[in-house]
Amino acid sequence: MTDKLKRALIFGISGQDGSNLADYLLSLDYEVHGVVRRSSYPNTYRIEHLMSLEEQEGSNFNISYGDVLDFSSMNKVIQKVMPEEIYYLTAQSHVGISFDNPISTLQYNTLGYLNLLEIVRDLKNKEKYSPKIYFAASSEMFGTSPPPQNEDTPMLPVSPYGVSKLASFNLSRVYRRSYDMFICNGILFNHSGPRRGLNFVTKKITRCLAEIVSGKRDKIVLGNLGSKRDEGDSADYVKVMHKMLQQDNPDDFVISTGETHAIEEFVAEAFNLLGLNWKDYVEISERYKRPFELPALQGDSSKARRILGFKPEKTFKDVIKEMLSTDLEEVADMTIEQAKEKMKNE
Ligand code: F7E
Repeated sequence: MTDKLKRALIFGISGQDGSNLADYLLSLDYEVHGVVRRSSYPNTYRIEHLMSLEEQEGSNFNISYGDVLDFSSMNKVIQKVMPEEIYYLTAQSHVGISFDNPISTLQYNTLGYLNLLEIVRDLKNKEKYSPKIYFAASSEMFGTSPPPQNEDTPMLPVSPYGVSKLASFNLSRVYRRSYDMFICNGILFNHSGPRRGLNFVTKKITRCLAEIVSGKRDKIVLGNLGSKRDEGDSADYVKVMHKMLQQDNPDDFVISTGETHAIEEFVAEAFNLLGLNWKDYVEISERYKRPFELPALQGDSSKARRILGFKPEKTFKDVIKEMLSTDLEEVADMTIEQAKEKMKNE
């Protein structure tokens, strides 16, 4: 007889981290369930390769339609799957947009999460069901606290997004202490990769640069290039989300590379890979600037390194190279070397 597979339920499975986490958990032989919000426009391109698996008999991958603001849909999926591990990655994750849409940001990032906590609290009382829960907190919670930031650094958020994540971070702690629930907060610093959403600065830069090479555009319009971020790799970071839930006791962990770079350095490095000077192609517009900017992030992840054995696998330059080569392949069907050659001759 084979052992029953461990079941995980991922809210936010169609996002960058959700899709990478699903791939990782499947590679560990988990039964993976994900919740997707119904949309008339396709929003599942990152898990398309898994959706086709779902149709095969005996597949370990399952999708349910639901919405974290619809308590009943959440309740149903949790009671149907009864997973051992639940990952809450759903978010309105764009900091800039959170200034324009603060209410829905708090709804998805905080109230949706509170729905999950209440459902599990209730099931714990009635059915003695105690899954392990992971909450995707964020370095944006540190706001104006100067770097380096770790788990003890004061949290002074400067955006509605940061406030929404801090509220949920604190709810995790309240439910952990008050109701003895196993909940971990992962305080992840910025992380990108080929599946990064198009309106985050890293992906915008590499995708637009690939479009410049292919002749689809001639410039990139950006906002503030002076802010500093600690940028890691999403596929690398999802592994540590899982690791947190394998501990005996729940805790909170900063996950970061420890390096910080201005956005300008990211732009310069991407263009430099193709032998170009970014200043010839980048225009600055107020449109992409925020009402208040978080100035600098640099994470001190020594706690996660010590307790979880965390060690970032990719450097800042590795992340840029991987993103640019994926975008060049998708947009221009070229390698970095071919693109460099083409731009040299123009
Ligand atoms: O901006 C500047 C912008 O939107 C990075 C999310 O994953 O990490 C991310 O939040 C910086 C900011 O990421 C443009 O002003 C310049 O200083 O890529 P971003 P973020 O705001 O750091 C945290 C940890 C999260 O949790 C979030 O979910 O780049 N910037 N020009 C620009 N930013 C954007 N988006 N677009 C521009 O054109």
